[in-house]
Amino acid sequence: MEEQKTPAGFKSGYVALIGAPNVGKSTLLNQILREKISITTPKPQTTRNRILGILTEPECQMVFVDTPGIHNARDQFNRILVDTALSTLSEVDAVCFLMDASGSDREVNDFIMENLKRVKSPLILTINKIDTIREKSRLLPLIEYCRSLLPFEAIIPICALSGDGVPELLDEVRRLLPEGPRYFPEDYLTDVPERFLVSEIIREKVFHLAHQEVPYAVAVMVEQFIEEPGRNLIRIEATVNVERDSQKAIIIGKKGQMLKEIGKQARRDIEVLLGCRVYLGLFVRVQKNWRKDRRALLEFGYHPKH
Ligand SMILES: Nc1nc2c(ncn2[C@@H]2O[C@H](COP(=O)(O)OP(=O)(O)OP(=O)(O)O)[C@@H](O)[C@H]2O)c(=O)[nH]1
Ligand SMILES: [Mg+2]
Repeated sequence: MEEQKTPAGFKSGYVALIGAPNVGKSTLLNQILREKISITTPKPQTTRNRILGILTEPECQMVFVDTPGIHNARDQFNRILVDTALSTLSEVDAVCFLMDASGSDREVNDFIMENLKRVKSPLILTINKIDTIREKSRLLPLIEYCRSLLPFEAIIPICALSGDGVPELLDEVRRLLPEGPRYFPEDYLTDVPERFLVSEIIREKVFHLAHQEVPYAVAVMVEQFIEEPGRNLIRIEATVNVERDSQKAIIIGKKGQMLKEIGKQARRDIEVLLGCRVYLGLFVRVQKNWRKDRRALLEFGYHPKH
């Protein structure tokens, strides 16, 4: 029904944000929407799911798909993440391939470009973190190299953190998208439920506060989400799942300090997201080696292919 209201000449489509871990895909999604939809951290392999960010304009609807960073996955769990990202390529109307301006991740980028050769939709090369490069001319060899491998429709240097270059990137996306319907109502920013966004905010705080292997062993599940409209309050209870007792001890911290800090920082962001007061109860549970356990993977929303 929504679709019938779109004016003649309306353009729309899905645009994949693809790239190595940590290149700034989620930062770019948030910058495009000017809202925090996808979590970002200085650590690689932060994003684990496909996350839609919808930008609706009078004559165009762009549906950006944030994806997990592509890397040389050595175990089943990481293969799920990489498959999630790669499978997006065949389902979109344009691909925005992000690369770090430093030219790092050469091997992974070659692997991604190999996969992009099969893609029929238009490709945009987006070179991010240009704020870290003093002499822009140093980007030229990188650009030439990529151009020699793939027929990019456009090559756009950006800084996802500040937004530099993002309007130019959006101009290209608008130009390249086909005519099509409005897939989502105009006030939709994403298709993921609030419960998921809440669990992601908690996971982000774990990434910021815990180190080494611990954040990677964490899966967060929101167990209760109860609105008390009369009191302008939402009561949330969530479980932080880890793989081992030693990780549980780290997440709880001395005298519970770590868990308290995770809860404090997460609650602050969740209140901004939901626009009301939040009570946040966090529990830590050991789900032994959940990343290797098919049933647990499914329970936490990760879908192994085999
Ligand atoms: N200097 C600089 N840092 C940036 C820029 N864009 C992103 N970052 C930083 O790079 C780090 C990774 O950003 P993310 O957006 O989480 O990267 P990602 O590509 O989504 O990473 P994965 O989800 O792990 O694949 C964060 O610390 C960001 O603040 C940029 O334009 N300039
Ligand atoms: Mg990400």
